[in-house]
Amino acid sequence: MTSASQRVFSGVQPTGNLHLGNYLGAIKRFVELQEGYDCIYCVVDMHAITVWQDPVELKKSIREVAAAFLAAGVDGSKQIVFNQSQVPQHAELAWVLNCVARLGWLNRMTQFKEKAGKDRENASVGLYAYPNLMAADILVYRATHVPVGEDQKQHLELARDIAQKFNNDFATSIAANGLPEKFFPQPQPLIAGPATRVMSLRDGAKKMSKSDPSDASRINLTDSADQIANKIRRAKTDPLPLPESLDGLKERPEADNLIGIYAALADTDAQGVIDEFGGGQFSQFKQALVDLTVAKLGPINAEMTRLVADPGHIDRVLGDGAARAEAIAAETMTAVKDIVGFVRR
Ligand code: AQP
Repeated sequence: MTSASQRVFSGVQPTGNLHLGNYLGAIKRFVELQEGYDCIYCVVDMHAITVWQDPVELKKSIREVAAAFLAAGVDGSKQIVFNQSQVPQHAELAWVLNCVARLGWLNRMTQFKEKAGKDRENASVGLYAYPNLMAADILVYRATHVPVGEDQKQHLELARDIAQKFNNDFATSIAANGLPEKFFPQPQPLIAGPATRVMSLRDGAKKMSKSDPSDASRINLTDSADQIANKIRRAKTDPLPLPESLDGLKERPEADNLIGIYAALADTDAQGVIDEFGGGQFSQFKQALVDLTVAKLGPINAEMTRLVADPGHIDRVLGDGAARAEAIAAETMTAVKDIVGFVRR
């Protein structure tokens, strides 16, 4: 089996409106991690269809997310960049894991409850089983590290439980097939930095999200400098000046959020931002935040625009990545079939 001693896997859904939360919580980390790990970055289109997607828009969004990875600095020739549906082993392993995970475990998933809302009976079966597919995405590469935002922590814990249960349930068969005792490693979440949960610009209690009906709630990676400036200037704050210590951020979610965003974009921490702006007025801080955000996102936006204008190139990157991903995934699935007791060709 190929070694999975230090392998990173992560994914982003092509559901439109990629935003600053996706960038700071995930994509920026993807770029940083390429230095120390072999990385597999996936556009998780099979997750996207757990809620209705317009097929024409979906194709566009898949290429847009791939373009965002590349524009942010992921090296598609060294790392693996692809879309999930091109590698059939994700779905194959997900089925096996559907039979390992317990209903009680899935019933505890808060994201399903939030996304299904009151109309639970009408949610797709795919939305409910989403965490099992996410576990398969990670485990099919026997990945060891998974950079995600805070909102994905519970799903990661579930993936770890599934890996452990699979290893326990099939321990005898794993040994009989001469495979490592811990066939599936326990994937470690990498949730670090000052912006693991970027909040809405309109409501400091709500996560910045693609599906928020208010466009003013988020900064999209495709926003122009003017749009970024308007959204930040209109971002909700409280009437007090910026606090002079970290303690002063308690009970001030909007201030905490803007300071976290600034810290993440400037590669510092909240203390560093308070050292610079503490005691000052929001109007002044917001202008600095506009300048920083435009300086950081502007080049990514321009490169995304250049890349999406050449879909042939993006499709080649995705196709090449899928072939490399499949070589790893097929090896895992061959072993899984032997472990489970399926007869193979
Ligand atoms: N607000 C956020 N702050 C920090 N990280 C975030 N992520 C998402 N929102 C934030 C991280 O981005 C990665 C990709 O997320 P996703 O597209 O797979 O799905 P999601 O978490 O459901 O993202 P959204 O934007 O909130 O989409 P909708 O509105 O469709 O639910 C993940 O690593 C996620 O943690």
